[in-house]
Amino acid sequence: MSQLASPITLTARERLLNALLGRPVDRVPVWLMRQAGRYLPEYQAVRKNYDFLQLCKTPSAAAEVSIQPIEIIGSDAVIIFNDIMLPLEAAGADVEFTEKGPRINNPVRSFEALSALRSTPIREDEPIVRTIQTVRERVGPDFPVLGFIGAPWTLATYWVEGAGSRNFERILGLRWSNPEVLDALLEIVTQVALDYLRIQIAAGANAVQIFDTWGSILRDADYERFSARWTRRIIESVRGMGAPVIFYMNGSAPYLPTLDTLGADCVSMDWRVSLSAARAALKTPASLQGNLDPLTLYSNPEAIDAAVADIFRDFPPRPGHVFNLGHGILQHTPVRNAQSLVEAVKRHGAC
Ligand code: 1CP
Repeated sequence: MSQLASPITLTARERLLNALLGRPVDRVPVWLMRQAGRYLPEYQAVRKNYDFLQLCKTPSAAAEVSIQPIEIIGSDAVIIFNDIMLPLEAAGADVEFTEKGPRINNPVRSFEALSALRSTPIREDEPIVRTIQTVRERVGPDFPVLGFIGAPWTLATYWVEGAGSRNFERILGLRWSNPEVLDALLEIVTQVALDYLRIQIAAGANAVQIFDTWGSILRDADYERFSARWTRRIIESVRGMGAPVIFYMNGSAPYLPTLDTLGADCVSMDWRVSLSAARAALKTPASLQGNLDPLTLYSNPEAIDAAVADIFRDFPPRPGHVFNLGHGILQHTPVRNAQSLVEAVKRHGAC
């Protein structure tokens, strides 16, 4: 912004943290949700040696794929390679990954199922701790490292459905037939998610993101009870630990008044609503993240440049914006286009 005419020199870590907290930056930083993943041949090359869960639990390999997007597409932050399902294992979930995504072989739909669970506490030496330390050794102290968890509601969705779902009949049915089971399950998943977040921050994550991917299947009137209050509890518990919290929900536009009450430092928007409209609807968070349609990356560098310029026309570069996609990068994204996006943000995002 013009009042920052005097040049400021920031490390990548300061740039991201300042942006998240609405403090002065030289340019808008950029990273991409799911930036470590199947669109990268280098990821595929590592992945073929491990099944997915094993890859998450092997710190040297997980650290390597976490860092790939920094080297290959020039992203301004590392997000630790892991998955939102991992902490559910400690709570007693039998988690498996198939071609179609996660599966939980002991779905919870009753108090009987809940009482059959065998749980162990999240350990201080979970593999993710070593992964974060290894990433830190490789990127140094001046590069930002992001940790993450799934929001309790999104975790409960997988656990009740047993897998991804089209209509979410089981969990939305349970909401009416036996909501107390949901309350009890949410209590359990909130605890493991919080513990999993704490060990990531203690290991050196500079900021953390909470993914409420399935929050928008709830009626607005139910969002407080089944999602917001649990997420708020997590955010309150990590406040003061020195890691800003980013909150992401797909389809969040109708829920913005509730999201305003979560206490997140940054709200990450999908592509359905402009950042200026989101800014106008929210009072509290210091910053916004998002909101490029991931399918933009199925086009070409010129179209991507124009789409980035469009976002900055609507929401001019300023402290308080972290550029990102509106949801995870898609598997068939050409690597060249992901690189073009990062270059375009660096070109257009000077503050
Ligand atoms: O075959 C493979 O290699 C597995 C594909 C894959 C990857 C690369 C899965 C299975 N998970 C991941 C990593 C992952 N998952 C990260 C890594 C860090 C990054 O680069 O961003 C993150 C942040 C996640 C988070 C995650 N997992 C979410 C929330 C984010 C979102 O996209 O909404 C969700 C919903 C999951 C569940 C999951 N795990 C994997 C898949 C394919 C899915 C989604 C399945 C579904 O749509 O229901």
